[in-house]
Amino acid sequence: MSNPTVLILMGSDSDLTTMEETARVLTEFGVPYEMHVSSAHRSPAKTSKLTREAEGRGIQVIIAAAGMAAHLAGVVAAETPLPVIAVPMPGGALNGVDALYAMVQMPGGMPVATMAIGKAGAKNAGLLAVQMLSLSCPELRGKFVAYKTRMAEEVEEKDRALQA
Ligand code: RP5
Repeated sequence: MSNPTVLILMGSDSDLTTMEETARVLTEFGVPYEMHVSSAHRSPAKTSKLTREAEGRGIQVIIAAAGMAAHLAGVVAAETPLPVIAVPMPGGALNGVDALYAMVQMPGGMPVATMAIGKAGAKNAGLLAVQMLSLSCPELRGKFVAYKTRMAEEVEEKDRALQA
C-alpha cells in the first residue's frame, strides 16, 4: 500500500493467519498499512532497519506480533520513538502464555501496549492503532465512533431477540 501509517511486523509466516485479523480491521477503516515477516532472533538486522526507518517513512504506529520467546515488540520499542502494540501469538508448548508474559512484562521505561493472545488481540491491535491515529484525524475518529455505535446496536438486537 502507498503511504502506510501502520507497520505490522511478525516473527514468522506461521503468525500470518492470526495477524490477517489486524489487516482486516485496518482495511475496514481505510488505514494504509505495511506487513512484514521479520524476527527479533532470526533476522535482527532486518528488524532493526524496518524499525529505524519507519518514522521517516510516515509510519505512526508499529504492531509487533510474536510467539514463544517473544522479544520482537521489545526490540522494536528499543529502536523507535513510535508507539508499539504487541500481540502474543498462540502456539508452542505454552500456547501463547509465554509470549504474553514476555510482552506484558516490559521493564519500566520501555512501554509496549500488549493485547490478548491470538485473534482477539490481533483484532484489538488494529482497533487500538485506529484509535491512536484518530487523535489527529477527525474522519477516522468519526468512523471509530460509528463502529462502537454499531456494536452497541448489535448487542441491543440480540437482547431484543432474547426477550421476544
Ligand atoms: C516466533 O516463534 C514466531 O513469532 C512464531 O510465533 C514462533 C514460531 O515460529 P516458527 O517456528 O513457526 O517459524 O518467533
